[in-house]
Amino acid sequence: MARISPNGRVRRTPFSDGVEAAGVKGYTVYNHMLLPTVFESFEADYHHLKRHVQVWDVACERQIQVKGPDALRMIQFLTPRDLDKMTADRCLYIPVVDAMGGMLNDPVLMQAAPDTYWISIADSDLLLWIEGFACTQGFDAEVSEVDVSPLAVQGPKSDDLMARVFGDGVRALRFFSCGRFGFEGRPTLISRSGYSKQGGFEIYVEGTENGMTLWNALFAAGEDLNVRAGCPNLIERIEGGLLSYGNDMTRENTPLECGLGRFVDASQLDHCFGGRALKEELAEGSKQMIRPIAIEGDIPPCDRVWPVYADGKRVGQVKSAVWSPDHKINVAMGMIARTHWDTGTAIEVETQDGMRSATVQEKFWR
Ligand code: THG
Repeated sequence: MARISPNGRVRRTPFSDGVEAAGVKGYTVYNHMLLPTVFESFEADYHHLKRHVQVWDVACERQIQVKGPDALRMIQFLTPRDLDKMTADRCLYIPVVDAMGGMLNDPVLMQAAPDTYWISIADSDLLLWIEGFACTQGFDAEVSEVDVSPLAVQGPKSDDLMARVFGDGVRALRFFSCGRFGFEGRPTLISRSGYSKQGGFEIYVEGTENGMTLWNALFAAGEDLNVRAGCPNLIERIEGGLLSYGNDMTRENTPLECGLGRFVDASQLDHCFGGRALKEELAEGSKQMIRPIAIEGDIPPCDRVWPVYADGKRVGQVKSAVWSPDHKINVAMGMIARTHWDTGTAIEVETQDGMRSATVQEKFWR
């Protein structure tokens, strides 16, 4: 594929200089910002991620700050997840839903300071929706995209690398908890989270000018850990069943269809956006659901919708699929009709190179 021509609509990140020096080979655009997709190759990056530790430029996970006395009360309207559990040391994965119950985004929510929340968004212009809601409903809350850029440290040796730079305290963080740890005299928000199943952290770097200092410190501290620049890995994230907004689900889908039912709390459905639609879906059962799928044979890159058939009838679609070197099968996820979503169901997936036999799996691979 040709390269991305730089221009003002595709933003660089505070870490782009480091990413380029590390030899990035591919980018995508996410929230109007560069997101690396490959350094050596999908497979080499994948094996390294599962064995060592990587530093990822995920600055494109932009932070929408909602600040003010009404901040949390306002955010509660945006999601069917009950935010009563929100505390300063917890991250919450929240489906954000429109009035019809359609997914607008699937961000991570954190409290950055008293009455100050950061919504760490996936790839959609959620800022516009939240600002529109805040200013028309008269909430006492300011909404803005702040100069905060997540840097992820992922892989089995993440704890060791992070402890060297931020101190042993980071080891005590539990999955999806967060806290502030010092770096060069600045208390920096760190969570145990990230877009892989290999374990790791995300560091919320405040101020573009501080990006490369931290990037360089992590590489200097991790030389003997075989630290490398990396990025969310297509193979690993499909194995792990991590959803990609805009690929596996869009505004056409509800959180229940996305398998995010555990983040839909009945107690919220009388006042959040989309609550009525979600109540109806809960009562009637979902018509389709995201399912893990194993595809046989050789497959081309999944760069378009692959229709799914059974008995000659359309029963769903696949938007993410790739060969898994560890599991020796093509791992995929797709939206599959209720009639065909049971584990073991035989289906056919239509790739641009032809039909392939496939089977609905019980669970993702990891
Ligand atoms: N970290 C942060 N912000 C993000 C992402 C992230 N914003 C964009 C994008 N990723 C949002 N999407 C996801 C998708 C999955 C997860 C997090 C964000 C995730 N899911 C876990 C899982 O599915 O196993 C656990 C969720 C839970 O149980 O609470 O981690 O990666 N900061």
